[in-house]
Amino acid sequence: MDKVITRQDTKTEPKVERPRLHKVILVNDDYTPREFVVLVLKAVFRMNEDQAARVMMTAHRRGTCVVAVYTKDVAETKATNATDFGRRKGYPLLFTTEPEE
Ligand code: TYC
Repeated sequence: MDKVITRQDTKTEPKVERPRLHKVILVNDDYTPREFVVLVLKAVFRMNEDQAARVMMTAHRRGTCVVAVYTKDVAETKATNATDFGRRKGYPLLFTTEPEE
Protein backbone atom coordinates (compact mmCIF):
# COMPACT_ATOMS: atom_id res chain seq x y z
CA MET A 1 0.00 0.00 0.00
CA ASP A 2 1.25 3.46 -0.90
CA LYS A 3 2.27 5.66 1.88
CA VAL A 4 0.25 8.86 1.96
CA ILE A 5 2.19 11.74 3.30
CA THR A 6 0.00 14.22 5.03
CA ARG A 7 0.96 17.56 6.40
CA GLN A 8 1.21 17.71 10.14
CA ASP A 9 -1.62 19.60 11.82
CA THR A 10 -0.72 23.18 12.53
CA LYS A 11 -0.86 24.05 16.17
CA THR A 12 -4.26 25.25 17.32
CA GLU A 13 -5.07 27.37 20.34
CA PRO A 14 -6.96 25.60 23.11
CA LYS A 15 -10.70 26.24 22.68
CA VAL A 16 -11.73 25.95 26.29
CA GLU A 17 -11.38 29.08 28.37
CA ARG A 18 -11.65 29.37 32.11
CA PRO A 19 -14.80 31.16 33.23
CA ARG A 20 -14.07 34.74 34.24
CA LEU A 21 -14.11 35.18 38.00
CA HIS A 22 -16.16 37.84 39.75
CA LYS A 23 -15.22 39.78 42.86
CA VAL A 24 -17.62 40.24 45.76
CA ILE A 25 -17.09 43.71 47.21
CA LEU A 26 -18.11 44.91 50.66
CA VAL A 27 -19.21 48.57 50.73
CA ASN A 28 -18.88 50.71 53.88
CA ASP A 29 -21.80 52.62 55.42
CA ASP A 30 -22.30 54.66 58.59
CA TYR A 31 -25.04 52.58 60.21
CA THR A 32 -24.37 48.84 60.14
CA PRO A 33 -22.68 47.78 63.40
CA ARG A 34 -19.13 46.43 62.97
CA GLU A 35 -19.95 43.19 64.82
CA PHE A 36 -22.87 42.57 62.48
CA VAL A 37 -20.66 42.96 59.38
CA VAL A 38 -18.22 40.45 60.91
CA LEU A 39 -21.10 38.04 61.64
CA VAL A 40 -22.30 38.17 58.01
CA LEU A 41 -18.79 37.70 56.60
CA LYS A 42 -18.33 34.62 58.79
CA ALA A 43 -21.74 33.15 57.91
CA VAL A 44 -21.80 33.75 54.15
CA PHE A 45 -18.11 33.69 53.22
CA ARG A 46 -16.95 31.12 55.78
CA MET A 47 -14.29 33.41 57.23
CA ASN A 48 -12.89 33.07 60.71
CA GLU A 49 -13.18 35.93 63.21
CA ASP A 50 -9.77 37.36 62.34
CA GLN A 51 -10.26 37.35 58.55
CA ALA A 52 -13.75 38.82 58.89
CA ALA A 53 -12.57 41.59 61.22
CA ARG A 54 -9.75 42.54 58.81
CA VAL A 55 -12.06 42.71 55.79
CA MET A 56 -14.65 44.73 57.75
CA MET A 57 -11.99 47.20 58.96
CA THR A 58 -10.56 47.59 55.45
CA ALA A 59 -14.01 48.51 54.08
CA HIS A 60 -14.59 50.77 57.10
CA ARG A 61 -11.33 52.68 56.48
CA ARG A 62 -11.11 52.67 52.68
CA GLY A 63 -14.76 52.56 51.61
CA THR A 64 -14.72 49.12 49.99
CA CYS A 65 -12.93 45.79 50.30
CA VAL A 66 -12.77 42.74 48.02
CA VAL A 67 -14.18 39.86 50.05
CA ALA A 68 -13.49 36.94 47.68
CA VAL A 69 -13.66 35.84 44.03
CA TYR A 70 -15.99 33.20 42.61
CA THR A 71 -17.66 32.24 39.34
CA LYS A 72 -20.36 34.77 38.33
CA ASP A 73 -23.32 32.77 39.71
CA VAL A 74 -21.73 32.05 43.07
CA ALA A 75 -20.52 35.66 43.48
CA GLU A 76 -23.99 37.06 42.74
CA THR A 77 -25.78 34.60 45.02
CA LYS A 78 -23.43 35.27 47.94
CA ALA A 79 -23.60 39.05 47.47
CA THR A 80 -27.42 38.90 47.44
CA ASN A 81 -27.61 36.62 50.49
CA ALA A 82 -25.17 38.76 52.46
CA THR A 83 -27.00 42.00 51.55
CA ASP A 84 -30.33 40.38 52.56
CA PHE A 85 -28.93 39.55 56.01
CA GLY A 86 -28.53 43.28 56.64
CA ARG A 87 -31.82 44.25 55.04
CA ARG A 88 -33.73 41.88 57.35
CA LYS A 89 -32.27 43.80 60.31
CA GLY A 90 -32.97 47.16 58.67
CA TYR A 91 -29.29 47.90 57.91
CA PRO A 92 -28.04 49.41 54.63
CA LEU A 93 -25.20 46.83 54.43
CA LEU A 94 -24.25 46.30 50.77
CA PHE A 95 -22.27 43.68 48.87
CA THR A 96 -21.77 44.15 45.12
CA THR A 97 -20.01 42.13 42.41
CA GLU A 98 -17.78 42.99 39.47
CA PRO A 99 -15.85 40.92 36.93
CA GLU A 100 -12.14 40.49 37.50
CA GLU A 101 -9.89 42.19 34.91
N1 TYC B 1 -18.78 51.90 59.26
C1 TYC B 1 -19.59 51.03 60.12
C2 TYC B 1 -19.59 51.58 61.53
O1 TYC B 1 -18.75 52.38 61.89
C3 TYC B 1 -19.08 49.60 60.12
C4 TYC B 1 -19.05 49.01 58.75
C5 TYC B 1 -17.86 48.48 58.23
C6 TYC B 1 -20.21 49.00 57.97
C7 TYC B 1 -17.82 47.96 56.95
C8 TYC B 1 -20.16 48.46 56.68
O2 TYC B 1 -18.94 47.42 54.93
C9 TYC B 1 -18.98 47.95 56.18
N2 TYC B 1 -20.53 51.13 62.36
